[in-house]
Amino acid sequence: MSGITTLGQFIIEKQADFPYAKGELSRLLRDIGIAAKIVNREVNKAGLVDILGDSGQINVQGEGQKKLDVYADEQFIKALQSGGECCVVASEEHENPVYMQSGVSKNAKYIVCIDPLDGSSNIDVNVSVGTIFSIYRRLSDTGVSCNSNDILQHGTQQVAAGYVIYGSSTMLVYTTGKGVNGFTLDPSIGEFCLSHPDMKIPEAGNIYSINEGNYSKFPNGVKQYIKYCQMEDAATQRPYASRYIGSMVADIHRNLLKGGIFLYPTTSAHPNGKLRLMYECNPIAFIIEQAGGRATNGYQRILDIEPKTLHQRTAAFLGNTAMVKLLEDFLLKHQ
Ligand code: AHM
Ligand code: MG
Repeated sequence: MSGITTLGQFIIEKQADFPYAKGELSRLLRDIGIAAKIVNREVNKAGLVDILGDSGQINVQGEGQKKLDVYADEQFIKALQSGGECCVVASEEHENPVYMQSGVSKNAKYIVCIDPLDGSSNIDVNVSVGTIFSIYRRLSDTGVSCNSNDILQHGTQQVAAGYVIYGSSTMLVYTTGKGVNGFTLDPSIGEFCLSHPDMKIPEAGNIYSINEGNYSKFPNGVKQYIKYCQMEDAATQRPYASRYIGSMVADIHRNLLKGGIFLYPTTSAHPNGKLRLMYECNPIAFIIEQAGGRATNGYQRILDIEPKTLHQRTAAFLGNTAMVKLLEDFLLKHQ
C-alpha cells in the first residue's frame, strides 16, 4: 500500500474528531472536492476552448462575468444539489441565495457560502484563480425551508471552510476548526493527495501584499505602514518584498506558506472595502486563524463582524499575527 492519503480517506478518518457526526459534513466536503476537479479541468483548458471572454451577463456587484465564473458556479451548485447535504447555497454569482428544492436537500443540515471562481479577471492571462467556500450548520428546523438567518451567521460559527487554488498545481486547503490541511491534485490518478499536513503560517514574514496602485486612496495608517515595510532595517529584514497577484486565494496561499500580510483596506472607491465578508473574508480568516495567524478589519476580528447582507464587504488584513498586529497599531496611531 502506498503512503498516499487521499482527500476522501482523510475526510473519513477525521470524522472521528466529531463524535456527533453522521457523515453528512464528510459527504459535503467530498462533493466540493468533486466539483473542484471538474472546474479544474475547465480552468486548465481555458486557453484552448472557446470558453474565455465575457458571458454577456453582469453579476450582482455590477462586474462583468467571465464564462468560467458561470461554469464554476453551475458545477458547485450542481454537485451540492445532487449530494443532498446542503439546503442552500449563497454564491457571489447570485443576488439571492439558491434554495435547494428537492425533498432530501430541503431538509439538509448545512449551508454553503461560495465564491466559485475568485480572481476571475486573471483567467485571460493564465494567472492562478481560486474557489473559496464556507460551511455553516443550519439553525432552523428541518422540515421547513431554511431562511436568511441560516445564512447570515457570524464567521465564528463556520464548521468548515476552505479554498481551491488552480495554480501551477491545483490544491485544496481546508479546515474544520482543528488545524489546516492541504491536498495537491495528482492529475495522473485524479485525486487530491495530502501534501501539506497541519499547515502553520510562519511566525515572522517579510512579504506585504496590497494593490499599491490605490495608494492615494488608502487610510493614512495603511500609507504609513507601507512606508514602514519599505524602510531599510536589518534587524527586521526590511525592506519587505512586495508581492501582489490580484487573486486573493493565490496571494493568501503564498503568504500562508512563506509568511506575510495581505491587505485590502477601505479606499475612497470602496469605502467599505472591496472583498466580501461571507464568501471571501470569513472562510479565509478561519483558515488563517487555524494556521496560527490573525485576520481583522483593522479594528475587529473578521470572524466577529456581524453579517447583515449576503454580499456585504469589509476591509481585510490577514497574515501572521505580528505583522497584522503592527498594522493595527499604525491604523490607531495615524487616524
Ligand atoms: P472577484 O471576486 O470579482 O474576482 O474579486 C476579488 C478579487 C480578489 O481575488 C483580489 O484579492 C481582489 O479582487 C483584487 O482586487 P484589485 O484588482 O482591486 O486589487
Ligand atoms: Mg471573489
